[in-house]
Amino acid sequence: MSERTLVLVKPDGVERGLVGEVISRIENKGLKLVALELKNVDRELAEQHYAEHDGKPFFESLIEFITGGPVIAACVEGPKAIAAFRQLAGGTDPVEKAAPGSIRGDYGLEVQYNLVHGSDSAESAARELKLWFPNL
Ligand code: RTP
Ligand code: MG
Repeated sequence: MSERTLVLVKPDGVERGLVGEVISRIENKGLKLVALELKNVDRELAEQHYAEHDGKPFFESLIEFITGGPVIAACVEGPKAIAAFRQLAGGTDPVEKAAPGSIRGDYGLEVQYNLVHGSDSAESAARELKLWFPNL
């Protein structure tokens, strides 16, 4: 059974020219792009997207970071797409958690600047896709 997930290339990934690299890894894995958009994120979308982190010490800095430059938003589809992209991304902390060979493990150093986002569950994917691609 096919499922859909929301992938973001965060402002650090766009700024560093890693969009093609991320898309290549998605396509090489066998996942399909269903929608793709370059987008400037306003504060309202950022706060809704990261609502689960509201109140945490890094929340304000996370919102500033994600609204600080354009992101690439993609709807990615395939069997086990949610877990498959989380595996491609690697753990949240690029050095402490992400394995070499993953996107964060290969290209990241700091936890905030970890290049990509992927929905973490079927519920998150449904909620986030409605937020980012309301017409899909
Ligand atoms: P994401 O939601 O962006 O895909 O990342 P994730 O599931 O791997 O990690 P999550 O716990 O949801 O954290 C969301 C994003 O917040 C930033 N962060 N900073 N300074 C910190 O301790 C800290 N912890 C998290 C990261 O950009 C992380 O991806
Ligand atoms: Mg998360």
